[in-house]
Amino acid sequence: QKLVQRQTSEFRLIIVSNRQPYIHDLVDGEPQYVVPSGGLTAALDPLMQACGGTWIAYGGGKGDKYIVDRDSRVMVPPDNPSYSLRLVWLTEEEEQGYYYGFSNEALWPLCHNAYTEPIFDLRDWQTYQAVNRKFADLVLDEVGDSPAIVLTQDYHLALLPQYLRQSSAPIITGQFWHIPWPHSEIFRICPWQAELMEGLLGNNLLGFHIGDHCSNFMDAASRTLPVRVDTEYNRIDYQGETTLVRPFPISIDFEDICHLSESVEVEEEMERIKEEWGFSDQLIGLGIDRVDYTKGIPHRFRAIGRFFEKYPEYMGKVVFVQAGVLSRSDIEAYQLLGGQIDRLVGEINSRFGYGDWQPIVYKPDDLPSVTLMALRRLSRFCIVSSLHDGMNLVAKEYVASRFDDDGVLILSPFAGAALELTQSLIVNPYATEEMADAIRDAVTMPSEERRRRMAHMRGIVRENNIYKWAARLLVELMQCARETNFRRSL
Ligand code: GDG
Repeated sequence: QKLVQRQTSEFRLIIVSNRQPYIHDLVDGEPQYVVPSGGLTAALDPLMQACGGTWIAYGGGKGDKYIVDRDSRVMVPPDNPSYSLRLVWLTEEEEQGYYYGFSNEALWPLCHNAYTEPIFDLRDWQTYQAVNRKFADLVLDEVGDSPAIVLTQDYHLALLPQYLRQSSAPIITGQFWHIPWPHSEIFRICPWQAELMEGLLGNNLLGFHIGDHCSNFMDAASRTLPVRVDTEYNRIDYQGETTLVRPFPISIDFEDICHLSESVEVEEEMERIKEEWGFSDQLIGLGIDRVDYTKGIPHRFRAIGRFFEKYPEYMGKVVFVQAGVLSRSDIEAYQLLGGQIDRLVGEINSRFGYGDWQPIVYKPDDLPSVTLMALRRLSRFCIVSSLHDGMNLVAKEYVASRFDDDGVLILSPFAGAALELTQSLIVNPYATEEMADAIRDAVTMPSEERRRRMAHMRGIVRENNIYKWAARLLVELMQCARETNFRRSL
């Protein structure tokens, strides 16, 4: 944390993302704040609280227009104002084309190997371009004449860096891509591959979670544009400018989660859940996900069904709790997924359930963080079965919350987290039989082995925490600034 603060004391930091860290609702005519769920804000809010600066994001809540009209900026978080928030206001049509359309119906499926076909719609693409320009205008307004480092987040803003570079503003730009980068064979199906690539090569530094995504990107760049790629130093030269491409495995605020998991509030919530949800001495399995087709939720349920079929002695003794916050529900693929999940839960519960016992308890609600924490603590195992995932913070949050060194993590090899959490049970979510056996292994694993594995993973997440991620990213950006003589103008 100190290293992050030291780095950011030397320059002005501006973060740009689609999602804002504090959404404003309107209650009795006054804006009120809600913290959205999602990996990106969970990762970056602690960083901004530690080092200050400005966060520019899309205003998507009912109270946001009010904020945009009334104040050009607000200080957040409300109970400990530490950095300022400026909002880009979008029309419904812009939100539809840029967010639901190009970002989430084209880029999201394009970048994840989950066999959902991307939809490339020209109008969505044009809106995506226009909205990226709108973001660029607000960033340039914020920068003014004083040099700044602009750190852009994610796939909603792939064109922004190029628009910033086209201005003469004193900016060093970095971007972190929170999702995988696909193999070049897949990327080339995008009709606007060259424009996207040019947009991203407007960055001085481009970060992905893991080395494979960096390699895929460099390979795609060399197949798309007349670039020079140096694979030894992971750099791309294009039109006289250089982009460094680096892996930065994202993480969580380990100490903060650890601290919350030990609180009396969580202990009380554990008691309440056991009583009200009727869990007596059953072993609890847990899934926590944004309901998304990349997270392999149906695959996990099929494995749970197979587990009870193969090992019926566990009927009535194991219960699987799935918390699932709904997201992107305006998109057809997500509506289909919702229906598929409901059907599967119904089928499995009616096939195996009896009396008061149901094998799967599905909570498609945005559960409070204290409830999620209590569930993590109560569980014997947690399943993360992503079909493809940049990192997956759920896995790291599970590890951080188990200060008792107990609990087994069943983890997909297709999540970036699998490279670090090697003491989890790593299982291919498409392999139903192996997944069912991994569940059996998790419920029968001796306590000593559970503790050895969990203690090892906790050591890794404690060390590679969100502050280390941020510090590495910022150190690298400072290096870019030095190389371009940027700091002389500070
Ligand atoms: C993207 C990348 C990358 C989940 N369900 C509920 C809930 N959550 C919270 C989790 C966690 C966050 O949402 C999800 O983070 P993930 O990392 O799993 O996934 P994405 O949202 O897809 O994030 C991902 C991440 O960016 C960071 O770079 O790791 O690969 O896809 O914090 O705890 N929160 C609540 N209720 C839920 O039901 N309240």
